[in-house]
Amino acid sequence: MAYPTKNKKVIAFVEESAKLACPDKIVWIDGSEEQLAALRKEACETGEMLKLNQEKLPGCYYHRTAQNDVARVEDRTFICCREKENAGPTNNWMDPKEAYQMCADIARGQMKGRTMYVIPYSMGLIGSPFSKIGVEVTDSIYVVLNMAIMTRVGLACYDQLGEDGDFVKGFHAKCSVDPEKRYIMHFPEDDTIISVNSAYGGNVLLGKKCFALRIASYLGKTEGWMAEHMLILGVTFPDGRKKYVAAAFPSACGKTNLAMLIPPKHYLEKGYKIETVGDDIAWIRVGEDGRLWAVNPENGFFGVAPGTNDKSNPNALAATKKGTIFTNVAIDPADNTVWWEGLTKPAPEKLIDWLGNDWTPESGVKAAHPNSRFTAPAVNCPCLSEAFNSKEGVPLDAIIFGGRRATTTPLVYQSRNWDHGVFVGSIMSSETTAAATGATGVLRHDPMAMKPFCGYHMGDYFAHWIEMGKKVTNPPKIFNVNWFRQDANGEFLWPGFGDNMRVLEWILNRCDNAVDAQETAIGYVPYAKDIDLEGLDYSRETLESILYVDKARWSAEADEIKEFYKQFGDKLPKELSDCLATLKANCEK
Ligand code: OXD
Ligand code: MN
Repeated sequence: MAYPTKNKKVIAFVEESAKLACPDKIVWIDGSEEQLAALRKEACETGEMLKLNQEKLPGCYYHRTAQNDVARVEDRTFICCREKENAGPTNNWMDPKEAYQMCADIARGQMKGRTMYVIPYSMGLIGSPFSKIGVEVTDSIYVVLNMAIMTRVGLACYDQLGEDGDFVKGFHAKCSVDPEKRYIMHFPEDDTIISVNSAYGGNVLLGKKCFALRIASYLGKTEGWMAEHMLILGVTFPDGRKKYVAAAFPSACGKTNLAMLIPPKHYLEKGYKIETVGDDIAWIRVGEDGRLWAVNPENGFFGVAPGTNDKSNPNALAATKKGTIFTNVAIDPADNTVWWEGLTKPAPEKLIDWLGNDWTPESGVKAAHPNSRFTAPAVNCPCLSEAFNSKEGVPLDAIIFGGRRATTTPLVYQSRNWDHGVFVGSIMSSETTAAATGATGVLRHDPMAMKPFCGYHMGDYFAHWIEMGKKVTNPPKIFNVNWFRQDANGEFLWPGFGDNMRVLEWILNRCDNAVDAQETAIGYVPYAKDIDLEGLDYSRETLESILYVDKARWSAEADEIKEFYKQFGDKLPKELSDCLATLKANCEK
């Protein structure tokens, strides 16, 4: 057989995968438009995808997953390192030998009658020293087409590898999407990922969560950099200054919206501008200038559709207008376009819901699945930063953490220094969302929004953050935000979306020491007068109420954090236990 690569390890990996899964045919993906077009055609012929209205949505397609396969499966996601201790208390662990054996037994012969596609891809610009190469084998055209949007796919990746270069191996077999045999397995010590019995993006687009977060966080720890669940955005000030921010939020908590924010009118009139570098993942390194520099390793957006509309996120909506794959949204049969809750009000009279059933507004069920997605090419985004294509990435002025908290956590506060900032990230908690299976709205700890994505012991991960702080001479300032405070009736107390610019402005002014703040038990909180409310029908009293630091609540929070921290034992860095003691003492003052 003629191979498109001389890399012996790639050839061996593909041959071994084929020997196990027994596909009828192997297709080596070259990334060409011609090949992708043929795959789209084939997927439409078999019903795997539907072609949408090509006048209104050129190059756009539709896909439904199985009803039982609509989100990441955290309970079936494992870190398979040799020592259980190294996976830590926040990950599922399986012995690698056992895991390889189990996956082999599940995948054996599962590609009979099917085609195995070999996808060479780069996380980050092909050829950049910060990028890394992966090869995913899969029996799903949907995966190939999504990977071609979300990553840089092409034969040039093999050139990067040469004859002997290493890459991250990804094996995906859809099998029968049996939820009882669904496993998303990571072997960080072998740069290997195995995913079986799923076809949902977060479980099968192996470049994304599996590689760019779980495997990469482990690589970052060993190589001295960081892989984080963070958006990256740039703010241009009226005087031309540019600042960059990375922000970590749990899944489906508005990262894509913040990354593409459109500032309120008077900010635009003054000349403020937001640019998007990334909406989900940041790879962060120490630059020669002693600052932290961030790149977005992805090439597209795998965004949550419901709630996206021309008010909440016109940039994301614009990004979905061409070359996009929609998954589990509803179809509007009137013109063969797509719809999801929140897209338009009122909803169309008749739709076909994500399960393929006829739907009307009276149906009493959601037309689109709450975790329905768009996979859109980044180049479509009207506010995409030029820095998206820069090899070095962007220097970070601020890091922001944020969760979905109805109470306690104020709209924004600043940490006292780097170590305290790491503490602030480590105590993040947030209500669960539909991005993962299981109950939604349950408050859980999600340190740095990495609970589902950290590929090793979370205590060692905290220590790595502390170490990184020692390497940067000019570290970004660290903040926490909470857009989700609610009143007693469950109404949100902050408008969010574009108005988050008002908070962003305060954050960036703090980075320039251009605005004072009040020191509180938890860190620096704005004076209400320093948050610009121009053009907003919003009272200073409400603002004060969501900036208020309630010491009694925080004292209880500190006790709860103490319990949470216990699981990390002596891996918990002393810097963090010291910060916790200070928090408790501050609350008792
Ligand atoms: C995502 C997620 O898809 O976090 O980005 O689940
Ligand atoms: Mn995410």
